[in-house]
This record gives sequence, C-alpha cells and structure tokens, in this order.
Amino acid sequence: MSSHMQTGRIEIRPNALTALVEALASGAIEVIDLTQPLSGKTPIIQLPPPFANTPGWKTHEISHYDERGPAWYWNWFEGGEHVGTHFDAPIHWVTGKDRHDVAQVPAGHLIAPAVVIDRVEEARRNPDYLLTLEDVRRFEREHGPLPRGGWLLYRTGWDERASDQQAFLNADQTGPHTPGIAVDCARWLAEEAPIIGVGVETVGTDAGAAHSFDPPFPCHSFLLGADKYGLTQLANLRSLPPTGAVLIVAPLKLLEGSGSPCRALALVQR
Ligand code: 23J
Ligand code: MN
Repeated sequence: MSSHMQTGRIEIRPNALTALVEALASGAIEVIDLTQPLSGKTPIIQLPPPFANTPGWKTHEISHYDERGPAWYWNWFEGGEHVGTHFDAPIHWVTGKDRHDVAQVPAGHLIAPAVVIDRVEEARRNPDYLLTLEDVRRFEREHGPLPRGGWLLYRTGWDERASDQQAFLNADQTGPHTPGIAVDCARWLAEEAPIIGVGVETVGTDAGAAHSFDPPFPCHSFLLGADKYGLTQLANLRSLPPTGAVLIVAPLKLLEGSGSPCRALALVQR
C-alpha cells in the first residue's frame, strides 16, 4: 500500500520506520557487519613499560549438553573493556575524567551517520601514515562537510591484518608502527568538527607511534576530552560508501565502564 494516501478522513502519513523495514526486507538497504570476531585470538594493544596492559579475551565453558548441563550449552567470559572491536567512552582518558562513562553515553548517539575517508594506499606505503587536516579538507571539498552528530571512519586497510597479532601491531625495536591521525588533525576533529566520534581499523584510534607525540595519544586526549567517542578494530569499511551510511554501535552498558567491546553495524543504501 502506498504510504501517502487519504483513506476517508484518516491520513496515513509516510512512516520512516515502515520504509526502513521494507527496504531492509527488499535488500534496498543492506546491513554491513563492521565487527571483528572476538576470541582468545583477538589482537590486543601492547603498551610499553611501565604501563599496565589489558588482558585479552577468554571464554570458559560452563556446560555443553553434558553432565554439567544435559540440554544446554553456555560459556562465561573474561576480558578487557578495550579488546577487539570496541567503544572508547570519554571517561577512558584523563582529559574526559568528569565526562560520560560507557553506560552514560546517550542511546541516541549510538545510531548516527558516518563518512569514510580512505587512505589505504598511503598506509600501505607508510605504516606510520598520519591522516592530515588537508586530507579531511580535501574529502570535504569532494563530499561535503563531515556529518553533524556523526562519525568519521578512517580506512587504512589494516583490517586485513586483524587475525594476526604480530602483523596487526607491527612492532619493532622502536615500537608499534600502525597508521593514525596527525596531532593538529586530531585537535581539529575534537574541537572544530561537528562529529561525535572517530572509528578506525587499528588496535586504537591513535597511531602506533603516538606514545611519542605531543601530546601523547592525541586522538584519545583531544577527542575524549571533547566528550567525543572512539571506535576501534573495525572490519569491512571497504563495503561502505564515502558518505550516506548509518552506523549502529552497541557497547555493553557497563556501569562506570571506560569502554566496551561492541557490535558495530552499518546500514547502506544499495
Ligand atoms: C590505554 C592507553 C593507551 C591507548 C589505549 C588504551 C587504547 O588504544 C584504547 O584501547 O583505548 S592507545
Ligand atoms: Mn580503547
């Protein structure tokens, strides 16, 4: 039935949710899973001494249709808040210490538009590649301004390494070498851009070498300090258009949590 019609005196207004459900059913809108699998093999960040490191993910079996539970299979798990595809809440960083924990993030912020800036070639040539303000300006000249209340997703091709901790961290004697965002660009994204967060394919939103930047870890420092969010270890950004996707991100509602492993999905018009 057409959604615009007069039925007697009752007007049936166009219903965006009906349209969404129909588009999902017909495939006109596709759901892309941006989440990496979470297991004991999921790569985890390795901070240099003297800093404490997060444990990885671990699953423990409770029963598996056996004497411990004849008709049911279930597990329990342990793991860090910042393992795998995960959400950084503002309170994660000292600059955001008085801001929201992960349970306090407004639900309305968890569904938002997203744009994708692709620097795969640059990151392939230089694993320490840093996204510049000029890169973002060039994207805006071509595609329009960054989305108000939305996400900047930064594609580097690093997701291809996500099943191999060594390749993913890409560390040598001088530390990890993974792409990130330049200091002045991170400051601009935090303080000037209309976005609510930055998503990346790497183990953290900051570059591998960001421990030696001024300030250290500028993405974490500026973005979280500005009440914005981080999203890491994303998959399948190659399947998203530069503009027009809608990101749905679902971190666990961990009371006082600094972040959480999450499911990240994108809706894309086909
Ligand atoms: C703690 C310290 C430094 C970093 C991180 C955590 C993360 O990347 C994270 O997962 O938030 S760089
Ligand atoms: Mn994190």
